[in-house]
Amino acid sequence: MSQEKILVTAALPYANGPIHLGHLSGAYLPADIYVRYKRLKGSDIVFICGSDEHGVPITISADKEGVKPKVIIDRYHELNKMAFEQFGMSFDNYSRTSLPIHHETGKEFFLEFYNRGILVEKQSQQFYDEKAKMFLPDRYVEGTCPVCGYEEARSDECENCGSLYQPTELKNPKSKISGEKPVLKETSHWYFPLGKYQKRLEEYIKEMNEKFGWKENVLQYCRGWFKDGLGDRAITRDLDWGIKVPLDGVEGKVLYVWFEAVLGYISSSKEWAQNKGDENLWRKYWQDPETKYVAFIGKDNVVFHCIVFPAFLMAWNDGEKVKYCLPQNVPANEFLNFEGKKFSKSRNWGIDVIDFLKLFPADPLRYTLAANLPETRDTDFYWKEFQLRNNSELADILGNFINRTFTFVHKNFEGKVPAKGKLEDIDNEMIKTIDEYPEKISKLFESYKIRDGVLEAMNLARAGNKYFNDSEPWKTIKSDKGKCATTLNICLQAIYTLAELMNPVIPFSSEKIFKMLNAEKTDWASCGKENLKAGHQLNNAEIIFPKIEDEIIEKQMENLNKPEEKVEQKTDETVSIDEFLKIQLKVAEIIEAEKLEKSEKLLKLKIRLENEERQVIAGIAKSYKPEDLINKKVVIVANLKPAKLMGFESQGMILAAEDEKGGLQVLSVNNSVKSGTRVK
Ligand code: B3M
Ligand code: ZN
Repeated sequence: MSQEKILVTAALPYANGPIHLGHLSGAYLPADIYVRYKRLKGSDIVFICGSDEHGVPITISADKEGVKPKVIIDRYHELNKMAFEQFGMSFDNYSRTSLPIHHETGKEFFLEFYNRGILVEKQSQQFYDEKAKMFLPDRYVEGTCPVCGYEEARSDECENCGSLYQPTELKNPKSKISGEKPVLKETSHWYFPLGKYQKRLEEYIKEMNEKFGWKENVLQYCRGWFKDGLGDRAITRDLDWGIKVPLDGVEGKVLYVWFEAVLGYISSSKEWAQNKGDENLWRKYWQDPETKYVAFIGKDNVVFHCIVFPAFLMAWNDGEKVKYCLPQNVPANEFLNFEGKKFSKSRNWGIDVIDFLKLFPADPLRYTLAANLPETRDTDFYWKEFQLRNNSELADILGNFINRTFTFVHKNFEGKVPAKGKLEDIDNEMIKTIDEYPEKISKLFESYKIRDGVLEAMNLARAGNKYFNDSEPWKTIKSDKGKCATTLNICLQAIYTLAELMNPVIPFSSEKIFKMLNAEKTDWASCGKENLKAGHQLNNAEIIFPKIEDEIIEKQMENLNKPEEKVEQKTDETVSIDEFLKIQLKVAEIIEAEKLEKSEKLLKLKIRLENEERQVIAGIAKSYKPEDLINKKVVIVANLKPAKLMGFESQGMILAAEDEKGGLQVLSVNNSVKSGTRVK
């Protein structure tokens, strides 16, 4: 079989803050495990990443600190690069989008589209701050939500009620820069006609899915976008910070960050090639139709990687120049939450990678995150689970198996691999088991079931312990030394295989195990075979996975609770009966229920309140089938301000409680209670 040529990219994190554990689970760890695995398979692979250094969030941070954006990006580029290194990310290149090589690439794409007449120029009204003399990007304007009246709403979306609207609909708009009321001023921008590519994009995704099996969550997101229909997308902005629009006479405009950030994969590859001393080397991957291109991202980036970026590449490829490959797969993950809640910098909820690695080595974190990757749904990081995965799995299963085997061999066989003797059923079975694992795990990794692959690898260590126990070498050493030697030989072969299979997940520990074995990695296919010869001298054993004590975990949990408690004190005030009665809780009967196409969580309900019918959007789709809700009498907040959710108005809120498994149980009352009855 010819060598597989693979290009892997991982989303370029904004150099606007430190990366946290959620980022690792979303895109980086799965990408790294996949790449390390493919390297062991002998693929010709290049792994690309870098900092995304443009965009409004960065200029906002800079304004807040009163510094230039460069100060922010330099700080976080270095910090994140270091965090990734310590975490063991094995990027071949980690670039930055502020580099000239990237600016050139961005301009090249823009001009190619511009010159070929692909772009559409359009006038629009945009907020302008007359005092600061600048156009205001959406996030620089706040005001009163036109739907719920929330006073700190963003210009195009309300954090309070979730409504989306046009910036021009915002009431009492205020510039975040000067505090003044901005005026609407005419501006012009260039748009990429995404709609024209919709049909081809749908076909492309269909084909890739048929050939390479895309993840269901990713397909779902794409279907949602297609269903809404793709339109023109502005690819320029009125801003100072970014890649200047490369047209004569155009001032104060830059390329929209999402237009150029995805091209950062290409420019990072160019930089990698330059560093390798062959500046065309990147073409070997990007411009060869045989390349397997896999883009790892988190779910919030799906539209940009499955729709926008492929459309750019299609547009480019329609021209005369050498063509680029499109992603063959985009195995996006859902999100990781932290102890049951979203990561939040302002509430100090969560932990940054760099801080985590000051406390613990990378491998236990890699293993814990890998064992719980949000591949099909959101998952959580829990400190207790981290401790448990380390102590009960890495230490007690894998570490223990290695340790007992090494101790025994050093004590009884002078630290040399004992020779196998006559094989009994139990030995043959274990040899077969070891041999099956590389293929088993391979299948899972190939289909991006990284989590299952990792958990499966630990099963080999479990099998090793069982084999050790059942073979009772501590008895056979006295009764039948040949049999004992066979047992230990097979255990050592298993450890060798484990060191290799676990290498993509816990690379630092894997290195240590290989060192203890006094051996080198081999290729994936043969790692399940006999790799250690009889008589081979082993090195001394060391403890690879020290246990994590309760105190250190408890301390982390306490730290976490401190700022939370403060927040709670505020909200934990008692209320008077009058205040409570302001909230009208009422019994309502559900008369219709249907799923909202684009959402996994939301149901659209029609409810009856006495003589009145209302529409309510409820986040209970994961716990209830629509048909199971019909005629149910539930409790709602009847005087909640109406809000729009995913474009649908919701006139009330259904009360529900979360059960142990995270499922929701709606509060319901017996059918004898009339709808409209007040709950007090
Ligand atoms: N920087 C968003 C993010 O970090 C964005 C990704 C760019 S990938 C080309 O989630
Ligand atoms: Zn609102």
